[in-house]
Amino acid sequence: MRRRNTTTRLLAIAALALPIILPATPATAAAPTAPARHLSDVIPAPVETRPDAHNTFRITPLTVIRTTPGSAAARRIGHQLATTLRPATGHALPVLPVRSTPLPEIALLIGGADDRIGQQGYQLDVTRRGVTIRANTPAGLFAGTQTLRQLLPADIEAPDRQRTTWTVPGGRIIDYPRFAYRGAMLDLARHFHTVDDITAYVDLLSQYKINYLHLHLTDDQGWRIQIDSWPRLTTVGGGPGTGADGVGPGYLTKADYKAVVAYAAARHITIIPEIDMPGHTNAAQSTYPELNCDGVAPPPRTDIAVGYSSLCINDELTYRFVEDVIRELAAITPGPFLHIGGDEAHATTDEDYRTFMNRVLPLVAKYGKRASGWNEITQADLPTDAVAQFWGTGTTNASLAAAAARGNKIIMSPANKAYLDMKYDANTRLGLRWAGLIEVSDAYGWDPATRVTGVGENAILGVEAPLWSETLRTLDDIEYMAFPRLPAIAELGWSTTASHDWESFRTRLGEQAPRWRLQQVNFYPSPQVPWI
Ligand code: TNX
Repeated sequence: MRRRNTTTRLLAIAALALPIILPATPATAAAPTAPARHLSDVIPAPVETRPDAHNTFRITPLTVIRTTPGSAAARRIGHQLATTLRPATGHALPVLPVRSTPLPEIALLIGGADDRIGQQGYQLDVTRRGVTIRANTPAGLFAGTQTLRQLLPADIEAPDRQRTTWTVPGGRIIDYPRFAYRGAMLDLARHFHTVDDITAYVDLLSQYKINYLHLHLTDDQGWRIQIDSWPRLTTVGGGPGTGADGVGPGYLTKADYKAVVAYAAARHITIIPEIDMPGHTNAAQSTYPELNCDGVAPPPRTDIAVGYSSLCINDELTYRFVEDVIRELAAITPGPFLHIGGDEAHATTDEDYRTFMNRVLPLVAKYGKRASGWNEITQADLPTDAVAQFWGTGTTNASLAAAAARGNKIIMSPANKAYLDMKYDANTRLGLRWAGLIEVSDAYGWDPATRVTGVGENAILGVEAPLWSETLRTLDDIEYMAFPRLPAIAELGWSTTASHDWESFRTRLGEQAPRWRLQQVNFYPSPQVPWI
C-alpha cells in the first residue's frame, strides 16, 4: 500500500520534472567528454574494488535519491548529495525516504552491508539500475557519497549544467579506514581565520574522509575563543593588533564556535578545541596581569618566537583560570576530545610541567572530556584514555613509546612529513622550513605505524595534518599549503599499506586537479604530479 502510494507520487514527480528538464538541454552535444572514471580512481584509495564494465549506471533526469525509511540521518545525507549533484546535472534528484522505486535510483541505506566495513566504512554497488551505498552508520554512508562524487566526471563540480547524462563506473567497492582518526589542524591564533574560511576548509576536508578538525585556538600571539568568565581574553587577547605581525585579529564567539561545530558535524567531522598551556600563553598573560607570577603583564607579542611564556605553576589562580576555560569550552564541545597543548614549554621547569599537567589532566576528565595533547604530555602521569600527538621529526621518542606501551593512543603528525605549513621547496612564498621542505612525495612517503620505534599499528589512533598560520592570512593561503598534501595524509590515514603506491597516488592526485579548478581551490601545482 505504502509502496504503491509512493510509486504513484514518484511517477507524478517524474512527469512534472520531465517537461521542465528535458527540453532545456541544448548544451548536451557540445559538452566535453571527460575521460571515463574507474572504480579505483579515488582518494583515499578504497580497500577493495571489483569493477564490472558491463554495468555502468547513468544519472539522468529520471534518477531519484532514495534513503532508508525512518532514518533522518540518511535523508540528510541524501539531501546533501542532491545539493552536490544538482548544479552540474541540472536534474531534480528528489530525495525519497521509501523502500524501493521503479525509477533509476541512488539508494543510501543504513545496514545490510559487508561485515568488514565497521563503523566508518561503506559498500558501494553500481549496476545498470542504480547506485546503492550501504553503511552501518551515517558517517559510513557519508563517506560512501564522497566516493560516489569522485567516481563521477570532474565537471560534476561545475556550478552549472554541463550535460544530461552522467556515467558511474559499474562494480562494487568495499571500503573502510585503516585508522579511526584522520585529522587536520588549523591554527587560528597566529592569524585568525573566519567562520567562512573554516567551513570552506571543512568542505574540502570532508571530500577526503577527514573526520576530525583540531582548532588551535590560543597561542602567544592571540586568544581566539570567547570565555565568559575571562572576557578580555578575546576583546584584548584576540583584539586589534593581535596575531603574527599584528595583522591577524579576531576571535570566535561561542555562537560562531557552535556554528562551526554544527557545520562540521553535518559533514561527519568532529571539532577538537585546543587551549595551549602551560606555554604558548602570552596572549592570556599580557591581557590578565594576575596570570603572571610577578603580577606584571608582559607586552603583547606579534613575532613568531616560541618557548618564552609560562603560566604561573604554583599559583592557585592559574588553576581557577584553567578550570574556567576548560569548563566553558567543554560545555560547547560535543566531541569527545579537549586538547590541552603542552608543547614547547621551555619556560616551565620539567618538575613544574609535571605538576601542572597532573593537575590539569583531571580537570579535562571532570568536565567529561578525553584529554589530548602534544607529545610532551607523555612526561606527565597520563590517564590511559589520554591521547598524545607526535610532532617530532625523528624516529625515536622514549617517553612516547613508554606511553604507547602503557596503552595510550598516539596520533601521528611528524613535522617533517605531515606539517602542511612547511614549504614545498625553497621557492614557496608561504610557510616555514624548520622541519624541512616537504614535497608531495615526502608527505605521502611514510608509514604512520613504522615511523617511531615502539609506536606500532595498534598504538596508533590515526594521523593528523597540522597547518600553523604564522605566514598564512587568507583561505587561498590555507588551500595552497593544504593542497595537494592534505589528500596525501588523508590517504595514509584511510587506505591500507598494501595499496600504498606513489605512482598510483600521483596519478589519482593529478586527476583531482579539474575538480579543484572548478571548486576554485588554490592548489600548488607540484612538478611531481601529472596534472590533467
Ligand atoms: C612548532 S609543533 C609549534 C608551533 C609552531 C610550529 C610552526 C608544535 C606543537 N609547536 O608553535 O607554530 O612549530 O611550524
